[in-house]
Amino acid sequence: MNRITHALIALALLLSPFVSAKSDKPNFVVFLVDDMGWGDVGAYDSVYHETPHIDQLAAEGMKFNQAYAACAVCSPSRAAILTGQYPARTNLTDWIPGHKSPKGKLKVPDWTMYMEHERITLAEALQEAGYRTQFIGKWHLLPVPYPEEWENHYPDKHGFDSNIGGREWGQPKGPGKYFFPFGMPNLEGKEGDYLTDALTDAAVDFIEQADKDDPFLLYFSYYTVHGPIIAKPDLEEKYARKKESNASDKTESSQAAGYAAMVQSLDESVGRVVAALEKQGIDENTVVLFTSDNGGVYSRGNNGSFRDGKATPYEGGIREPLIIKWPGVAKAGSESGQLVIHTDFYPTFLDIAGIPLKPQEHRDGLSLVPVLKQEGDLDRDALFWHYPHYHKANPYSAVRKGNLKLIHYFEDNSYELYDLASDPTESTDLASKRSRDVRSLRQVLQRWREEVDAQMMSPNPDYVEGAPWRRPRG
Ligand SMILES: [Ca+2]
Repeated sequence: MNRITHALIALALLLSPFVSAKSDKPNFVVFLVDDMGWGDVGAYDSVYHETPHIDQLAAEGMKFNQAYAACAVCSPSRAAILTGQYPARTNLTDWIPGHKSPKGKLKVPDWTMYMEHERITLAEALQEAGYRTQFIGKWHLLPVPYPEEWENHYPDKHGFDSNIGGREWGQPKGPGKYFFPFGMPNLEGKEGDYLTDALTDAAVDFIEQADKDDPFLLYFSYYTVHGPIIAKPDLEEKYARKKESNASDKTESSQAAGYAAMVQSLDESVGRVVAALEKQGIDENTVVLFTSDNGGVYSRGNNGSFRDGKATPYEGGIREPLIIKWPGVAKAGSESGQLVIHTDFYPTFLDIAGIPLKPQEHRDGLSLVPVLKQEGDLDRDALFWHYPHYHKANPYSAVRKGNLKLIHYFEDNSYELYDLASDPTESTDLASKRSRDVRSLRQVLQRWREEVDAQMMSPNPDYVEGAPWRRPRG
């Protein structure tokens, strides 16, 4: 070796903390559940559901008590996690393909049903930094069937090396729905196999085969606990028995036992994935995040004491369970009351991995690293939602600033104001009593809509008074 080579080696050693080997970066496992409510797991209040493995994640990580979905329905939240941008900014504002409302009072804007390729997704950012990226489960970021002239927007075109099970559909595709045959890409099975278990087999295989030199992102996007409610019979029987001995409002629902059984299958899946990490000896170098895309369906999901559920602007529609386990850094069993939202995951992961942030991409997210390290609060003024669509509620925007939440309903240009500190169940509308707060939050909301160039609704020339806004199914 000559002197120059020696010098180069010395320089490389000196710089090594800054150009660290790829294997120094932690792995990421994302458990993204579908339609799970704030209170659906034991760690967040459920007494009927049994979720020991998810509860264990909470005991080993940080549990967030004021975490929000970027939208109260599926697709916009999914895109917001991957882009770090509000649905209103990307115009991907409804579940795909969305309800048609040809006779509604307001015309739904021409919104976007896929993620634009020019955006760099979280998966692409990690891929660029040497990560192996695996997508498993529900994608739901393209309509079915999608127009021929559109490009492919499947997971493998948005930063994932490999895709198991993800296409346009928003719920299990196969004729057996949650049972084989699954009819999904790259997912094998046999008679009697349960979808959640089959996807878990794929996740475990991925972990067992992972090259220890390359860090990975395992993005496990469950179809469960979205309907249809189809559970493993033995588990459903177990919860049917438990229901009789432990009746509560929600357990009176005819679907309660099946739903609880689906939650248990989810929990077992989380347990198997975590066990696979431990078996490979990589659990201490793996950050695990558990959350859901939107609130529980009101009639069956457990949204705690929060008002209403999926698709609505009330807390039941948007407040989410969120657990982040960052071994050795986030204090085991800690809790945070910081206001956080789906768009935060993107900068958080880059920050944890020591990858330079991409502020032009994750424009609406903040790194949660200071919170996870318990070193400081987030520098965040407000959170926003924008839903120019008809669903369970009339079209709306909403803003949360401090403890106040303002909801703007577009049809009649009305406002509701709630103080979530004194009234977490949103039982008392304060709009008529606190007009100053309404005025000030209206301005904050209006400014934000302008900043993100939110698509607004317009009067519908085909409006038929009294006609159902939603086109009947079939
Ligand atoms: Ca959903």
